[in-house]
Parts: sequence; structure tokens; C-alpha cells
Amino acid sequence: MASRPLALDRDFISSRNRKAARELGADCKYLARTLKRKGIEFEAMLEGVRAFTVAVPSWGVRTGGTRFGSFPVPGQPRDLFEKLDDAAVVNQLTAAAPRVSLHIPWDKTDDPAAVRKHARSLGLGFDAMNSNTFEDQPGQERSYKFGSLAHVDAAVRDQAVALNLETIAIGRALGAKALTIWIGDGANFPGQAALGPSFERCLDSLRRIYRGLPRDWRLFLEYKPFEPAFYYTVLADWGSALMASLEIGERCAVLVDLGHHLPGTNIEAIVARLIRAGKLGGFHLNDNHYADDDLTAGSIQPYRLFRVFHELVLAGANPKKNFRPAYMIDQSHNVKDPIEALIQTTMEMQNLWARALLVDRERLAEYQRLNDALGAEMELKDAFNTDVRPLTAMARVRGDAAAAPLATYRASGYRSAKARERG
Ligand code: PSV
Ligand code: MN
Repeated sequence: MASRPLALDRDFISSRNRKAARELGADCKYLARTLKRKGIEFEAMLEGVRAFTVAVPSWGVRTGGTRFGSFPVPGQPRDLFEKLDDAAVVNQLTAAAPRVSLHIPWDKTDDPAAVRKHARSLGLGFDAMNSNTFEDQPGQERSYKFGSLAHVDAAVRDQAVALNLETIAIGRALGAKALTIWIGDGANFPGQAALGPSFERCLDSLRRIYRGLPRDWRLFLEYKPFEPAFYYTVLADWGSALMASLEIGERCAVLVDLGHHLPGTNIEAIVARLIRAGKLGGFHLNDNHYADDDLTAGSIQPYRLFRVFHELVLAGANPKKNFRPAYMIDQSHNVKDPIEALIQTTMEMQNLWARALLVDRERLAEYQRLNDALGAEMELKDAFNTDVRPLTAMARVRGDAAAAPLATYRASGYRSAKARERG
């Protein structure tokens, strides 16, 4: 397929930026002055924000499903090429979403070279590949109804391992460098699955996949406490995922999906422990009120995500550690326009990352040393309550993206143009 030009007209974006330039300049000046009083350099923060990027999930540019149905928006992408077009819009407007995370077999392609070429023409690359052995595909030989990598039947495990190896092969052709595995294997009823042997079978399958992993790739193990299995899940928690990743090998690490925790779990503490173990591989960013709600990241519990980011900023501040977790969005869009939701998410990530950068880490450590709980908490709150929106808007403008991405997207008419084109 011939490559199309960038989705949005660059001149359109810059002309809108020019109109907002005077106000943005004034807001930045004011923020720079207030930050300077705290000894923080605006320009240094700007660079910190510009360095933060997330990957867009290919499944996030179409409306997802609830258990009760799915309600498509007009002009949804019909194939992988169109999914990339929509993902490029998010990056063009935010300068913070330059990679896409694919799901195989949902995004299975016979022509990865053409897909890669198209992505490159849009300024996109590929982040971790995701393998799907949690549902059956039409024509599939063996069913995953009772599991995949941990299935009691070796033939089903072989099929699931083969799908992962195929996912690696596609990812390799696309230039990806990581594979994320999430499996729904488990049991709905006590006695249904043998707890010990099912974990061993899972480990055995993971070892086979790891043997097929290219040297410069990483393998991420994603845990989740329940759903689709409601009584027992083979990789239910960070303990199981960490244990598995330690056994599998050096390039195997844990992936934290924010929605994969029971209410009240202290996720930032898990993050700190995984960092200590050198086993924090990546994130699936989203938000939730109950469990795996897959809502817009930062929409329900922004302070929680800020606290997670604070731990990540702390870890990243040590240049010796070569700390580079993969940040990916993993959301299901049901009531919002998917592109708008992804733009909003990316902006929210930029804002929360900027606020985490504002924490005075030395002063915080001093409060902690003095057991000054209030001082320490206020250090975090002070950063969290700072309105960094002019800073992140300026970071986008410097990256040739939009000062106001959502308004620019709505004014561009992209969705209605796609509705006409794609039907
Ligand atoms: C499972 O709930 C999950 O978080 C995994 O990451 C999947 O790959 C993704 O959602 C999409 O189903
Ligand atoms: Mn996930």
C-alpha cells in the first residue's frame, strides 16, 4: 500500500500555536518565576518533559467492548495501516507518543515490511509486541478455554508457544525490541487446577519462548489477580511474576498494569521493590475505580499515578542504573472518541510526569530523615498541586506538536474526514 502523508497538516498546527503564543508565553513566564523561587529551572523541566514518551496500543484507536457490547465511532480504522494513521495523529499533536504497541493475532500481517515502512513515513516506531492466547481465533486448531501456556495438554501449550514465537518474528521484522505476555490461565473453582503444577507448566512454556527471544529483546511478564479466571490465576501478582522472571533469565522482567491490582494496593511500593530487584520492565497505563476498568490514565486516581511516577523519577535520577522501563497505554475506549481519549491520556501523562519532576528529592529525603511526616507529605503535595500545563504545552510546541492538542484535533475535522473516507 502506498504511504500517505502525515495525517494532520503541519501548517494548521503551527498556525493554531501562533495564535496561542502570546498567552502561552505569559503563562510560562509566570510559572518559570514561581519555579525559580524554589530553585527549579524551567528549561531543565522542559527537557525532562520532552524526554517522556508513551506507546499507543493498536487496540486503543478503535472503540473497545464492555461485557455488554461495543459502540463504534464513525470512521474507525479498518486495518493496521489505518490504525497507524490514527496513532500518528496522537503523536503529531503531543510529540510524546512515537511508538505503537501491537497485539498478535489482532494485528497479524503478511507484509511487516510494508507496515514498518508506513509507520516510518508517519514518524512512528514499534514498542513491545503483545501475544494473545487468551481467546480463540476463527479456525484455530486447539481451544484456550482451559488455558494456554499453562494448559494441562502439551499440544495446547505448543500452540501457545508457537504463537509467541510468531509474534516475536513479526515484531522483529517491524523493529520492535520486546514481547509482553499476559495469559488468562487459571481456574474458576477450587480443585479445578493444580496450583503448583500449573505454575511449573507456565514456567516451562516461558523458558521455550525465552530461548527464541533475540539477544537484544526483553520479555515482559504481565500479572493480573483475576479475570477471566475468578478463583485462581497462574500469574496473579507481582510475587509470581517476579519469581518467574528471576527463573527465566536476565532479559525477563515484570510489567505492571495499573488496573491489575485489588483495591487499595500500594502500587508505588510494588514499583519500588521491582526497581530494587532490577526487574521492572514496563507499564500498562490506565485508570480504574474497581479493578481492570481500562479507563483514561489519571482520570480517577491521578495522585496515585503521580506517586508511581515519583518512584520512577527517583530511580531514573541514578544515571548508573540504565533504567528504561517501557511505558505503554492499555485502555479500552467505549464512550470517548478513541483518538481524543489517547490524546487526553498522553497529555495527562506529560502533566503528571512534569509534576513528579518538580519534587525536591533532597528536601524530601531530609524530611524523611527527620521523621517529619507533614513536611514530607507537603513536599509531594506541593509538586502535585503545581499547575504545569504551560510547561507541558511549551514542551509540545518545542516538539512541533500542538500547544492545545484536543482543541486542535477537534478543529482539524480529522474524524469527520475519516468517517467519509472509511465509512
Ligand atoms: C489484560 O487485561 C490486558 O491488560 C493485557 O495487557 C492485554 O494484552 C490487554 O489487556 C488487552 O486485552
Ligand atoms: Mn495490560
